[in-house]
Amino acid sequence: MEMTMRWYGSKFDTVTLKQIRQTAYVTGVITTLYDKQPGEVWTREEIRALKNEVEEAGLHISGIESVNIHDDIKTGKGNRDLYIKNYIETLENLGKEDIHLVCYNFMPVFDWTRTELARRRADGSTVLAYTQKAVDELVPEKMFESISSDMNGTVMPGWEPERMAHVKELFEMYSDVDEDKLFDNLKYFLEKIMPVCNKYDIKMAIHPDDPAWSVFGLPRIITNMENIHRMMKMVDDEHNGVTFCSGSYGTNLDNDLPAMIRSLKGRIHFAHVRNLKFNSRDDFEEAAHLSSDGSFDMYEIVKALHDIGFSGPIRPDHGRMIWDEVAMPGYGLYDRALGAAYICGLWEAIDKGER
Ligand code: DNO
Repeated sequence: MEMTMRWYGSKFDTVTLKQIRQTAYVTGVITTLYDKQPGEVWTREEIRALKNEVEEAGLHISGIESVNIHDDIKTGKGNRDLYIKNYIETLENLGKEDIHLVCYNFMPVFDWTRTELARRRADGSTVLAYTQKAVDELVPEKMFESISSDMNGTVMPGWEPERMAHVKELFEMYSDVDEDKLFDNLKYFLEKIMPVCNKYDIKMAIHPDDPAWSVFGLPRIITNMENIHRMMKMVDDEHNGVTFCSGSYGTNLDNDLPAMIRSLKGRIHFAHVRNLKFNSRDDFEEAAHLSSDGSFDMYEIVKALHDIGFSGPIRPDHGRMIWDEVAMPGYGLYDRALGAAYICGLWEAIDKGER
């Protein structure tokens, strides 16, 4: 595995490449052209400029998170063929710039969903949290408003104000899209992009729906072992793989995370590793990466990745906000650096213990 950290680009991130480089455990960044809208082509020049900036800082690009998918593709409407053509062009440009991993998601309207961005824990740190009760009491159009005051002046991934201004229309677009339709639209998209992925060896790594169930009555499909296998079978190509995100699949306590990892051998191209603390089945908060701070056995998760010979990038995922840092919720430097160190420690111990 390679330890990486997500970086949103110098225009958007409070964390610098220098800080990432000095984290020592981390050798690569997972990045994106954050101001690109879904459906837009990423030019080679833009990709090269990003790459140069990262490389000048002594790091390299380990993968892209995300090249976002236009809602016309997810709903199978309007200009989907045009947007797929643009997506293929972007993949081609990434391939030519020697980038071989793309994380994306197929979540309708909202990307990941949290009901609090700064829940205070006993030690004074703040974390992202979710309660089903809060979602049930909210009309979807108010979702953005309800969390935007806690964004610390940053733009949260998937919660771009431009998109959120059209939530109502987006909901209408999905009104006749059920789970089977969403699967069909995903299949259509994957079949069209697989040739370019094969040509340039680009591994597509779908991110799970977070939380791993339907919110606001929208269909959500990348939620459990059965559905991921359905997705992989419907376009059976190693380039059609997954981002294994413990914090997203883990929202559903019926998901056995180590067992899922083992069943996905060869198809996990990227891993997000983080812990959650459950207060009840539908009230959870994001904990420190450390097993004893949350509800997951992080050793078993890392061990499963190690056992399947996982060789792709891992990134510590959302961190707590600690030591008075002001950053994008979940994406400060300090707690993610602690997470990277912890995961690397687990990995080294497992690795040497087995030799
Ligand atoms: C949240 C992230 C997601 C993820 C996308 C991938 O913090 O894990 O926004 O990047 O779903 O496309």
